[in-house]
Amino acid sequence: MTTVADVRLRRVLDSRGNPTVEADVLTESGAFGRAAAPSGASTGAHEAIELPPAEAIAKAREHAVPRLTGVDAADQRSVDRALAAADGTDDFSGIGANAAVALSMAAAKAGAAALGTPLYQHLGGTFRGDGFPVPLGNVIGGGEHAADATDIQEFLAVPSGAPSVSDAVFANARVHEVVGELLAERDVPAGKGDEGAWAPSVGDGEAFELLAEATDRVSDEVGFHVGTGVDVAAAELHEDDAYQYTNRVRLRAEQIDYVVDLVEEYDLEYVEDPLDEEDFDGYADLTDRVGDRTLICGDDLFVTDVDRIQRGIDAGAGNSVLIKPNQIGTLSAAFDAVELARENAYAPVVSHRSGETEDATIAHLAVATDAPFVKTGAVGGERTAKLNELIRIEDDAL
Ligand code: 2PG
Ligand code: MG
Repeated sequence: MTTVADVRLRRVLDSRGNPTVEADVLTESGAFGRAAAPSGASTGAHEAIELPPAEAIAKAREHAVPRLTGVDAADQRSVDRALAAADGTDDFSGIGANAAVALSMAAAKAGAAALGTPLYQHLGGTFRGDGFPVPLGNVIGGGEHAADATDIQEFLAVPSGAPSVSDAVFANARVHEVVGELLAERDVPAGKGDEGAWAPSVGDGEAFELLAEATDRVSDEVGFHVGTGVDVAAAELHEDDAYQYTNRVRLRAEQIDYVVDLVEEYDLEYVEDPLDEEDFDGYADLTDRVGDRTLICGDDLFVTDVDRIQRGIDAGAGNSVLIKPNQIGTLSAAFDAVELARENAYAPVVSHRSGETEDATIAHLAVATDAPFVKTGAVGGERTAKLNELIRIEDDAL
């Protein structure tokens, strides 16, 4: 009944207007799953390989579809083993990580549908009343996500005091709105970046002020704490052994001091990619200094890869791991990354990419893995697809 009977692949649009891979999986009983691959702009050097969508689709049709047909869609490990075997490489460059992740997620959805189970439950979680993934809301940003904006890629609202997912989601949207009002008051024009965050032409210092003012105001309004965080995406700033900010250069030690100062000055609760993606020792220093009061999360550092996460654990680098299924190619591999992180008291944070679609699988993944945080933007259709799904899951579980 849950056996894969048919697989289809096509190119669809992502939120940047680029093509991406969408997969449909149909089981013998007629159950159906559909998923689309996201795509990064500030991609880590060690991520699984994304192929041009047309090429990924052609390769996947040739190698993966025949192997998937006949596999039990309700057995995710078998699905993902079939994908790895069809690919035949260790970085998914054979069929493309974009084709692999679309197929892996579509099969999971088909398996869940065939069993009549919500995806978050099928993937291994039940929604416990005592915890939910707190959405990190990107409200101001620049870096690779917007031209002529901040150096730091993402300034995040962290509604860690929210009593529910929906309270957190609406608080983030309100912070986004208040930032827009503050920018208008200051006569600072601003468009939006790839993830819907405001992308004003201001320095990082001013962005921190705006974020602090907006989160303080919204905390008062909603009656619970809305804190702050950042994704520095420092690998994108790192060149010639130093961090190249618009108006100054910071050497490695200066970058570490700078991040420590930011954590202290703004009470940052979440700091992603504060250093270059090769600097495990620098992460360890920084974690020693501020890891007791904030999350130091590795995205480009770990790329959802158990070998790199293990290296980080051995070095004491960071205390949190970003989980992006498309960085590693399958849901099973993403689960392995979560498990390793958890066993070593590293907080898993499930994340979207800057290029997204209406696919909401990561909302289910965040709930299924009981992740303390999920990073999926604050506003914009491809972001609200996940946020609204989190609200629905919460509603379903009540
Ligand atoms: C990141 C992501 C998502 P991208 O750096 O964490 O916010 O950006 O998908 O461009 O890598
Ligand atoms: Mg990142």
